[in-house]
Amino acid sequence: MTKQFILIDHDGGVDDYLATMLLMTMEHVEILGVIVTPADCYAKPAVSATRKILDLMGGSHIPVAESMVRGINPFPYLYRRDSFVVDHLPILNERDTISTPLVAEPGEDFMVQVLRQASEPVTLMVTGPLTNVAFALDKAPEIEAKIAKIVWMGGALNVPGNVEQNWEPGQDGSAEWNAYWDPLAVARVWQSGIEIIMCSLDITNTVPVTSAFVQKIGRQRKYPISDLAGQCYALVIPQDYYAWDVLATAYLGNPDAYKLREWETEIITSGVSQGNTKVVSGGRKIYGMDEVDKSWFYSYLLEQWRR
Ligand SMILES: [Ca+2]
Repeated sequence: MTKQFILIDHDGGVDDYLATMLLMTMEHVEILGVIVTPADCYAKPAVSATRKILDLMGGSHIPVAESMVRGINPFPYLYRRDSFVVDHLPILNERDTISTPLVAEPGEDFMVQVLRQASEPVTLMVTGPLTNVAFALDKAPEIEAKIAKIVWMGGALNVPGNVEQNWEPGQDGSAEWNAYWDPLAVARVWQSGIEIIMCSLDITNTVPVTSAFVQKIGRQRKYPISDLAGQCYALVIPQDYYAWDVLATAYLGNPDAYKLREWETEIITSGVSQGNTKVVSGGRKIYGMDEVDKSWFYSYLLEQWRR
């Protein structure tokens, strides 16, 4: 595969670390930086955990930046506090210093800077809200030409969302959390001409993280990355958990394992459906990941993390 330049923008949830770990194993990928958005996490532990993971995987040359953007609808704190747990996992704390550099400027400015300096177009791998991208497009519209495409875990096209009534009373349940955190940012990115490949709940619903799969990872725990992946998944096994961000990221490893389908969509930015990525004839064209070769997907994770 030809070399691809990637900028990661993740939001510090458990599967964001796993997605980062997966991307780090791809040989045809050059990661220009990692931006942490304070959405499905608390920023400090999420940035710290990210830097420690890069240290562990030989990525200590990759800069990490903390985004200062804020969403309109915060994630529940019960989700966010997992970032503290991951940051304290023993395998990430064998050393008392961190080598991976923390960028001095805010993540949203760092995104602008990386894109401005890029010698060729960069793929944005976004596994959280689109707030940094929207900010960057507003601040420096010319960087649009430097974005090859956006691969985004977010949205729900023809299935219900995951913003549930018991967390967010008054909402109609149509929105997916990354879109709901900042619907205006999604709408801003939709105004651009950038190619968008969405890994929405439609497809992530088909890749549950099962007990059997976590146990398979456990059986290869002599490999440090499998050990870490197994610890992360064990943390979330009591919930209904899916390989949301990991499925989105695996696309970069083997696009041929996925079938894409074009949809016309619009973004609802206010009211009880805010964050809904609605299929509407005549709307903004995007590609949705429609199907994936599931047996390939799970084997790929086991293989890539066997290190
Ligand atoms: Ca995420």
